Order: sequence, then C-alpha cells, then structure tokens
Amino acid sequence: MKIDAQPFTFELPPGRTALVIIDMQRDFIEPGGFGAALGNDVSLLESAIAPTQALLQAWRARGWPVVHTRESHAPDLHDCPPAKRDRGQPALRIGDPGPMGRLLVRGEPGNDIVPALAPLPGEIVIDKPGKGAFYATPLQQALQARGVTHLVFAGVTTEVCVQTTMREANDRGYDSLLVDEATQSYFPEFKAATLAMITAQGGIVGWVASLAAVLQALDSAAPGPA
Ligand code: TIU
Repeated sequence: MKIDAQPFTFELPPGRTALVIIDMQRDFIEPGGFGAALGNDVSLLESAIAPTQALLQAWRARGWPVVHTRESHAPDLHDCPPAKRDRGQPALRIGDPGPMGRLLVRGEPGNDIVPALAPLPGEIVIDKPGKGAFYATPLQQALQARGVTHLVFAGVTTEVCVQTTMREANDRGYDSLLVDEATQSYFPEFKAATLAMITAQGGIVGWVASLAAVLQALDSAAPGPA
C-alpha cells in the first residue's frame, strides 16, 4: 500500500504495520499533570486527539497491531533516575501528589491515556520509564512476535517522546512514518523542526504524511489483516 509522504512514497505493508500512539496521557494533555508542572500550556496538545482517534479506528477496523505507550514510573520510583526527577525547577516533581494523583506514576489517574484513545483488550500497552519507547521495555519483542516491520506514529510530544522513539525504531530497522496532524508539541516551532529533521537527507529518520494521505491510502485498499 502506497502512502503519499515526505520525502517520498511510504510503502505500508498491510497487517505488518503497527500504529504506535505515544503517551496520549492525561499527565501531558490535561491541566494539573506533569506537562503543566513543567510550565507548559497543555491546551496545545488537544488537537492531536481527534486525528489519532481516526487512525486508531482505521487500524482497529482492519485488525492491525496497535501499540499504546505511557511514560510512567513505579510507585517507589526505582525506575526514575535522580537525574530525571531532579531536573530543573518544576512546580511539582515526578512522584509528587497533584490534582490527578502522583505525577507520572503508574496506576494514578493522571497516568491514564485520555478516554477518547483508551486501549482495548488485545492492544499492546507499553509502560516506559524513558522518553524512548524501546528503552527498558518489551516493545521490540512484542513487535517481533506479531511480525511487525513498519510503524506509523502518532502522539505527544513531537520532539521529545515521539522523535526519540522514531530514532530508536530507525536504529532497529523499522521504517517509520509520523502523521502530521496526530502529533503535537508544547512548542509549535519544535514540531515543525522535528518534521523537517525526520524527512531531511532522504528520510534520515523516516517519513511524514498527512492524516488525509494515510486514510486515503487505507480506504482505497480492501480492508483486511493481510
Ligand atoms: N516534556 C515533554 O515535552 N515531553 C515529555 O516529557 N514526554 C513525552 O514527550 N511524552
């Protein structure tokens, strides 16, 4: 299946392409979470929800693999390096109690994926202590077990967890495409720079396509897992 993309056509193998939704959590998207504690205007991320939902519906309709990630730490914070917890002067630090529970701690309300994108049984959910989703997680084994060779990315934030994971994926041999409308940053100029960095030099990290281009390619092919 061919997708009109930058810097050139992305060849998407049906059934072997996972949708990877990075960290669409209340902690980053809603007021009172980790993103807000870092001083960000979290309302900037909301526009990524509906496009990501459209991708999710398309993948679910075809029975293709879906991965949801959550940036999160164990309640005792053993997987949160002091360098991460102590960085800067945030209003609240990782593990501190906030209006949605302890920041970035697994199982707390703020750590949940936003309701519109809640995982379904059978979908892969990866709790990740780092910015990259391959670091210290079973993601690669889960993809290999399902025969996944290509990744389509959505999620937040573009230049932090999404870009880090795309770079990790690139080094592991995955062809990766980021969907423009389905990713957002607290810094619009960083999103723009990231899209340019990914596609420069002949796709040094991967591809970027519009939501319409992805959905058009999917709709023009017969649905089905193979
Ligand atoms: N702060 C910021 O832009 N992002 C993160 O801390 N994590 C993710 O990108 N998920």
